[in-house]
Amino acid sequence: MNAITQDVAPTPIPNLNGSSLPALNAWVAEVAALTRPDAVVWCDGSDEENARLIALMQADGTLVPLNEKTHPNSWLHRSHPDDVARVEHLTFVCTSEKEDAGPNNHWMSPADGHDKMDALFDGCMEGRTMYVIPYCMGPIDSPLSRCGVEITDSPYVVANMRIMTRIGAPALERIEREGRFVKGLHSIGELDPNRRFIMHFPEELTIKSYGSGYGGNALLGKKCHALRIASHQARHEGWLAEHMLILGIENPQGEKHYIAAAFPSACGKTNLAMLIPPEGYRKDGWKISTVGDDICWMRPGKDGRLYAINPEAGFFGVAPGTSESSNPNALKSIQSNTIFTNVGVTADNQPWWEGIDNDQEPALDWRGEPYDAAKRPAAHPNARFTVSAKQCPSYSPEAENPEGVPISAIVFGGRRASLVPLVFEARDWTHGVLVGAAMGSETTAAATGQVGVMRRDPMAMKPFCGYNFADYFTHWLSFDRDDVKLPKIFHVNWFRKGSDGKFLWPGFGDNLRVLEWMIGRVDGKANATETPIGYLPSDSDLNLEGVELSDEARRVLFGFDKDGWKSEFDSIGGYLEEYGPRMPQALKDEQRRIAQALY
Ligand code: GTP
Ligand code: SPV
Ligand code: MN
Repeated sequence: MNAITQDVAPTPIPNLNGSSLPALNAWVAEVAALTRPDAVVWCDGSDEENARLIALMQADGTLVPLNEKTHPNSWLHRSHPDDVARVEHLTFVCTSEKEDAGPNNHWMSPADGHDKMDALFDGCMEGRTMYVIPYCMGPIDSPLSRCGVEITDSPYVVANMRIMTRIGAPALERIEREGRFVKGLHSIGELDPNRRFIMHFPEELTIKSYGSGYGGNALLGKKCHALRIASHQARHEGWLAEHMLILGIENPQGEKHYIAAAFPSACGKTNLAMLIPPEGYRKDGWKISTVGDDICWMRPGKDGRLYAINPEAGFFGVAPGTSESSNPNALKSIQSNTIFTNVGVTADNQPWWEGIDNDQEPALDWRGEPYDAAKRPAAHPNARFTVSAKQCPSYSPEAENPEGVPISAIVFGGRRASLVPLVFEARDWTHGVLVGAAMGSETTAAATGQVGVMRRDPMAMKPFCGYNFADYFTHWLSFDRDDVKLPKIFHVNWFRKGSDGKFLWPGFGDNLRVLEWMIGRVDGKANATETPIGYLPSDSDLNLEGVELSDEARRVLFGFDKDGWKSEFDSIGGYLEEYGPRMPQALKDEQRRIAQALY
């Protein structure tokens, strides 16, 4: 054994004191006593440690090396075929009072939740190594960042957490200084769907996850901490933890704005965050930079504006559909140092997925079987890539700014085949909160269950809000006060379909035309017409030069279907009622005002 590997070799139990923080050592010892691993490793995040883990996973088949020439230092992971997405029906929020979790969450009492999970964790790491991962969500020196420690028996989780968050010594140092951290305990268990739960204890800043190795279930810094636990903290501390991308947009005059946008899972955040302007715009000098593609933490700054950070350090992006024409920045990002999960491979071992739009063909599908189009797609529809944000050509240096970036506009959006126009603007903050609360979207492969079913997904947080939605909307409304300079709120729909069942809007790069209109509204330069649902542009209010739109597209993308909106608002009213008296009156009043204007 050389000096380097010795440094990171597993330490035999009971050497559990890897930290100067007694509370952390005590928790690690307690978890080790319960799970009984053969060894404990405190992850330092070093290259050597990563190399050792990769070698380990290569040896046991967890990772398959990809073509070293085309995709250096990149790997394929084939997950258990029953473990390919988030499991919302097995995800719980355990608060002392059931009402605090709300109708939007599955609930269990904290005592029952711990009992259930501890029974699963009992002895589950026998024969395995337990990894202790100190991590920081957000720039290490940002006051907006928050830390956690994930304990896991999965080296795949360690390798992904290393890309997705800031792990190791600097995070541990901050945790020891602050004396506080979110506790996340994870085991892949037996990967048995019948022994799988993702359990949150927001009042204890604790997460327990068992039986899944998939991203959102297992990389606890991401949805479990940065959304479910953080949303609970944010409510009590006066900030917002949201399922939003953050992008920078610079016009030819060099004026820069930042936009945060909430779209449900697999509904376009990564794509919008990495947008490449259409050619005419590029020539004119428009620029887009990427701050984040999935999660946004924001709070009012000294000047009253909302300042946002991306708590993540990498992208866990949807692979299918990613191509040189749809998202060249993503494609460039994943040429090296990338972990691909559940994609197909070509005969010469290059990753392949539906919609990659190259001249290659898959040889093996995501389950490692010879590709047969009649049997299953080459890539699982929720196949993902994990890559450091630093590899993205459009990654903004401002993403590392500890102060965050000032937000000029918040955008909500869903996948709506009918009714919802391309874009509209909310009249004011309360109306905007209603627009977010009323968001609907068709379900996608990011979660197990039926795909393409319309459901309410308020602010794209249905699977991620760690407390009662009624209280969450109240919290959102509370930002409407004198000391806060609120951004404008918009709603978009890239997914409107025509009578032929095809998308009417070209989307992707052309979405910049919609962003330009929004910025124009923020700067008081762009036109719109007031309707009961908000301010709508007509097709002449957007720059559509070079875009081919049918008459039908122009009519419905910029149109307002009064009868359709009447029934939508009836449905929204019914939805708000489901939350009973806890639902803020201001939101119910807003719904009623608009409903009345429609009749
Ligand atoms: P999560 O990582 O699951 O939170 O999803 P995301 O919101 O980042 O989704 P992503 O950007 O990866 O989009 C996933 C799907 O939406 C892919 O199938 C894309 O091709 C499709 N998509 C993204 N942008 C557009 C668009 O502007 N128009 C159309 N028609 N499809 C889009
Ligand atoms: C999502 O489902 O919204 C994702 C992927 O971003 S996961 O991290 O699995 O939640
Ligand atoms: Mn997401």
